[in-house]
Amino acid sequence: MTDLSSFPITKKWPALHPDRLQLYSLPTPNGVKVSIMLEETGLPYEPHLVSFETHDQMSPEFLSLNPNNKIPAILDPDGPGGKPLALFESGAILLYLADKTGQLIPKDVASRYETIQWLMFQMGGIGPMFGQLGFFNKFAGKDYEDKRPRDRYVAESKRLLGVLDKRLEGRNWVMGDSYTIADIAIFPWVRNLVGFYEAGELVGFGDFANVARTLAAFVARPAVVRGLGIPKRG
Ligand SMILES: N[C@@H](CCC(=O)N[C@@H](CS)C(=O)NCC(=O)O)C(=O)O
Repeated sequence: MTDLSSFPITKKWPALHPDRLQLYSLPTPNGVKVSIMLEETGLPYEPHLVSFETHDQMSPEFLSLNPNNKIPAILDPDGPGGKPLALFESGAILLYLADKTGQLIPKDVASRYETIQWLMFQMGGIGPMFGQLGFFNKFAGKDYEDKRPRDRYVAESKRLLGVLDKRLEGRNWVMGDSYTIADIAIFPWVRNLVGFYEAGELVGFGDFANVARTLAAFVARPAVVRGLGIPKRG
């Protein structure tokens, strides 16, 4: 039986199944990337809810695994060399899980890097820009009289959607016929932009038919439907 007791995070979130990969998360656009990936691959895992309401991400136990106080994070009891591996940053986790399972990333080296390129496009572009737009459109920033910050993120989000739309022209998924970790990274954010952030009209989402078509295919996947609700909110 694997012993994870030397990881302080297991004091706050005990591992009932220490042989399974431990997921510390919340169903936000970054969090669901990992639960969707785990559902798609079929890897056994144990989800733990990190509640922002009780500032769990700031607890010493969580910070011992991710000093950057953000979900998602994982602890794999069966990491490289059979030793436990702790990991944070959703992009790094997606890549790790793709390599571990041999799924959802092309084997051909050039296609592999092309997939990583689009993964980074999400991590460095779509995530931060859509996130700021959410702040200025839906949350505290919506009351600011000066609309220039909001408009800056609207313009940048539109530009990014345009790049994505062009990429999806004549392709089912970002990498063509293969559904990959690039899609798993990107589409939870697109869904959130037009859903929870209520910014669809603001960014002229109707102009991006390829993105809308791919988003519909993404949310129809059974593993995506399941992953969007994991970990279950208390
Ligand atoms: N670059 C990080 C971003 C993670 C992130 O921003 N997580 C948010 C939720 S979507 C979070 O944990 N926020 C809590 C906080 O900032 O205290 C990743 O992709 O894993």
